[in-house]
Amino acid sequence: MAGKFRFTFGPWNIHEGADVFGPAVRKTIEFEKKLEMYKNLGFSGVQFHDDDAVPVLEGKSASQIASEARSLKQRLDDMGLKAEFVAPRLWEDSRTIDGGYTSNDPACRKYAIERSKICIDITKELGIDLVVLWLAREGSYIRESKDSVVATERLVDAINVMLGYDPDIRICVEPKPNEPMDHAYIPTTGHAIALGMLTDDADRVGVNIESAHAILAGLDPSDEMGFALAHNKLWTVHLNDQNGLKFDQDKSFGSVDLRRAFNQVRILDRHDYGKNGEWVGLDVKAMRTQKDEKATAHLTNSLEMFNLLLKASRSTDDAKIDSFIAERNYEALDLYIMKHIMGR
Ligand code: 3MF
Ligand code: MG
Repeated sequence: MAGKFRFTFGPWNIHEGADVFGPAVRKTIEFEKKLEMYKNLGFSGVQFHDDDAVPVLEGKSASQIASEARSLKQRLDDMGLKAEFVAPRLWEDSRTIDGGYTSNDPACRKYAIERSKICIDITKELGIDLVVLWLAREGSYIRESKDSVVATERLVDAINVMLGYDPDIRICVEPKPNEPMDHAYIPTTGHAIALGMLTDDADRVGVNIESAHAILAGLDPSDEMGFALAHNKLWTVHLNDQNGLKFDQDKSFGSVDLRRAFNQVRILDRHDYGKNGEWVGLDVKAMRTQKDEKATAHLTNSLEMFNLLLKASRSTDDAKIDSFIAERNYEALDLYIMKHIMGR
């Protein structure tokens, strides 16, 4: 067990610190400057929203978009970086107020599909095949506003259109139970995999599991990952941490619950996550209090914690663990793991 892990994050993970109650507290770092930072921070992969890759999509022709995406690909190549995935940003445009694929307005649903096709075009130009769907507004604030059967069918239809649009593309659904919606239609890994099974080509639909999203659903992220791994559906992850059931915090990996983080690293490592080229994504946010010059510490801290926990997981005394399990002595196992994580 000495698999190597490769790490990614998205440009949105270096940010100005604005929250719903206050404005930015740090200076904006230009996209190109962010790209230049990746390697020094220990990351070689970049995750994109469609409009991170090609800014201001509105009003640009397909050939203009393709040429801008190609020039980004060239810059990534020059810097020794690889794109990991592209995700359509379907939650900021006024046409996605009531959702994209599940909007009650057919014109808005059409917009969501067209935008997703543009996202696929950009993905292909970047030389990759992975699209991530965080279904931000595909849900409801009140049950009566949408029919959940129809909504599910619309999600399936939308994914089918995407799968049909490009025969090579793979789609990872990123489940999240709430925020911005009261209730999202695809809240958990199980929902995401089951949704894929309703599509025309289930083999091309997988999941992106985010630690915080699983915790918000009251679930253990490592068990969610295990379920997806058993289905061969874990094609990317968004590791971070979350302090209980509140707003989506995107805290540094391991900063709330070391043991929970340990178990995520352990399940990934023990099942050779990465053997098919999967990346370890860190979807983490800096604290709002962080000063400009240290605004990337959350990324390096998360990476360091992953590597320390990997070392911890690879150095457990497995004969001892097996004997505790054989004796059904889980109290002893519990203490052993806690002390091991503490280096005792
Ligand atoms: C929201 C998220 C998103 C997704 C991103 C890529 C902005 O809670 O986690 O981050 O990860 O859109 O899929
Ligand atoms: Mg995420």
